[in-house]
Amino acid sequence: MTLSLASIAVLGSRDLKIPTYDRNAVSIGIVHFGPGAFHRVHQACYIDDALHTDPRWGICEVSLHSTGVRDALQPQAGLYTIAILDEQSSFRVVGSVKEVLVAPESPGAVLERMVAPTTYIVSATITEKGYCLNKEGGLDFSHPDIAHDLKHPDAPKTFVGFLARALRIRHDRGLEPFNAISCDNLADNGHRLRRAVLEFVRSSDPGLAAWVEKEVTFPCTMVDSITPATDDALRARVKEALGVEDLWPVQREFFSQWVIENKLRGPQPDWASVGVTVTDDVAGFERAKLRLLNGAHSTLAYTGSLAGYETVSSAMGDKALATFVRQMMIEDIRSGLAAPKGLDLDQYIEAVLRRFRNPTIRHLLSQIAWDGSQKLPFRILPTIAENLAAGRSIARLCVPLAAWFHFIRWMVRNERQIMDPLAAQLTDLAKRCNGDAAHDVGVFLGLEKVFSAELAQNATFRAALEKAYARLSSVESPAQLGEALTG
Ligand code: CS2
Repeated sequence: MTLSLASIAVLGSRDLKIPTYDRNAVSIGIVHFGPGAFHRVHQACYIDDALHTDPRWGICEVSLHSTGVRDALQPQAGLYTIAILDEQSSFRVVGSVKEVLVAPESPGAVLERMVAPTTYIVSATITEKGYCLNKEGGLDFSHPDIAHDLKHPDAPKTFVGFLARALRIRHDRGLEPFNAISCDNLADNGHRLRRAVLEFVRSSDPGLAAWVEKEVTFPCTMVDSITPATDDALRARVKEALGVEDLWPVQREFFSQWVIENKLRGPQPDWASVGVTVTDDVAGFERAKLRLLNGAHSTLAYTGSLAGYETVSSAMGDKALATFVRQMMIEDIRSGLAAPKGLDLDQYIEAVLRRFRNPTIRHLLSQIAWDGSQKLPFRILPTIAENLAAGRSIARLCVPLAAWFHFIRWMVRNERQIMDPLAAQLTDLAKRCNGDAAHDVGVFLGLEKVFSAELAQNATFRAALEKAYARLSSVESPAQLGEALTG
């Protein structure tokens, strides 16, 4: 039997939370690119709450590549389940997804949704690589998909290409623009998106640039909720709670946070009533979250994987590793951060560590280890650069980088697939390594898409990185990791 509100009303467990608004009355007000698990546990869940009082905010989801989400959600009329796994677990069925489009199949339909007068928000969770940026933070014009979109503006492949085209059409139809909202883990995500769109428009449609510059808002955001990928155990739990099978349930921890910069224009959901913070100081939240939470996550992912741990909570059960990560957060990362109003950084660190210890979710280190070349430049490198400039220690901060190098080498040695847009180059570098710290660090620092020339040539950085690399060289077990981190 298919998941529907009628079927779960009969078969589902009593404490299941379901939409109580009239789904037929919901209209589309948001077009969202990237309906992956994170979006579905996070933004779509806030919007589900908002729909209980205002039906204008249904979501049209747009997949840029795969058909998977559409194929799973269409038979369920967009419904799906979130399992909220914490001390007390609960389940809720979300009704905010009205439609799922697959961009390569129907780019025209996507554009029509984006230019509908009732679409006030176009948002995205397309991960770091989806923005096609270069190291300087501008648009990567050598990216094949950007080159494609410049040639075929009516059938774009990228989020930036879709935005540029939709804005041109709105402009020509005399419509107000929408708010373009990046919900990805990039520092200054709104500014980066704005810059990418403006660079694209200036090169393809210069007449539109002034209007985009003046009229379109690109608020920055901070998004947070730990979201392990869906697995069979989750499918089974959800089936038991619902009484029917959900083709693609998702899971997250209880904690969820969404902070949006206060520059939205036009009608909006009642953000405050659903727990979204709208503030002038989103940068402070964003920086704290990216550097503390995501920085610590990546550290656990690479060091923990070397020692043979599989999940975040099991890595956190390693006393030496947990102590190391906590010290790094308090002494090396926090010291350079300015706390935004309303956030106590010491409490924040302890809360993040508690969340990492949550034993009810299996958050795989291998999931976090994906896309290191895209993540580390936001999570670790800015802290290193600032600590170097301020004369603060970078010894511990070099550990996640050195562990990443060893992790890549291990993956290549064991013929595992590296999930990273730079996989081919990383494989090549790993093959050139010989185990000698100075040599191998030199090889990896040649990754110019990751390391700026200035950083790669900094003698203090190089020395600290070589030291960390040498210490982690033989780590293959928890005991060896403990020794490498504390010795
Ligand atoms: C994680 C994030 O996979 C990763 O790289 O660090 O997805 C993290 O779980 C979220 O940002 C938490 O909000």
